[in-house]
Amino acid sequence: MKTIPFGRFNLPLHPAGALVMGILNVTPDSFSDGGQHAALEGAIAHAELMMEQGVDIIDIGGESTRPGSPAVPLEEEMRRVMPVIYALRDCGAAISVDTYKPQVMREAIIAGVDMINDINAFRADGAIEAVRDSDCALCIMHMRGEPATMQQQPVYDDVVLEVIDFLRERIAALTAAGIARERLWIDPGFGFGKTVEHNYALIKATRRLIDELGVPLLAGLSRKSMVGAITGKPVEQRLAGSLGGALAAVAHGAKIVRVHDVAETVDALKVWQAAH
Ligand code: 9MG
Repeated sequence: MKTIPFGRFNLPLHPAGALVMGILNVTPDSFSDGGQHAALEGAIAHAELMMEQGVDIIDIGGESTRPGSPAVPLEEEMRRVMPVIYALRDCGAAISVDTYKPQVMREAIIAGVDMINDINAFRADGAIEAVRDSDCALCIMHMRGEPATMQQQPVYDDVVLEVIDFLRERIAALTAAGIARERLWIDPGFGFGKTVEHNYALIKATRRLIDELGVPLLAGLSRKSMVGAITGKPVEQRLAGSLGGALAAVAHGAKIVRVHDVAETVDALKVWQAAH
């Protein structure tokens, strides 16, 4: 089977399939209101469950990126994510850290992570320098604005073209710094400064993004409002809609799907792959 280089790993990938990235949020409300230690134990238990369920990559994040979320200070983000990264780095799954802060990127790389997932596309001062000399994979996501304000009436003339232009410029900035193209992933950033119509225009344009930019694509739409808008379901009832969205993204060529519901996504992809 074909493999994809991914930090310390070469991850096997079925030609019609995709890797499953499980979301591990380490925010105070995620696992415990009982302090730092209980939060760490809860995060590790959830990661172990995802491992049993067949996750390929665990994406560890210490700051909520939901629309309207405030930023978290650097020291607090470090306190949340670094113990979890150290606890999980040898768990057998690839480890990604969801951060836009260069200092967190540097520490995470020293700890051995396999991907830096940056919703800010390595635009912060020092971000490119922080990742340049490592060999971890890099996810470049499109976002219009910032989480606190991004859903306040986003407007585009042509959302697909503007996302492609943005991602092309970021790929150029990273490769001009000497970063190998093989390390890069692109992500249209569903829900990050986009209306429901923008999100569906982008998912339909997945193949075009991949072909025009020549970089594999990660899709994250699990439980998002673009799923709720079509199903009419609240966030806790969006499993089936999220599976539909994940399979649609994979059908269009996405090679990683970022999800909350690992067991169900792994099963859906197994059947999908067997049918190809
Ligand atoms: C952190 N985060 C939340 N949503 C995301 C998405 O759609 N893609 C990526 N890469 N990260 C996300």
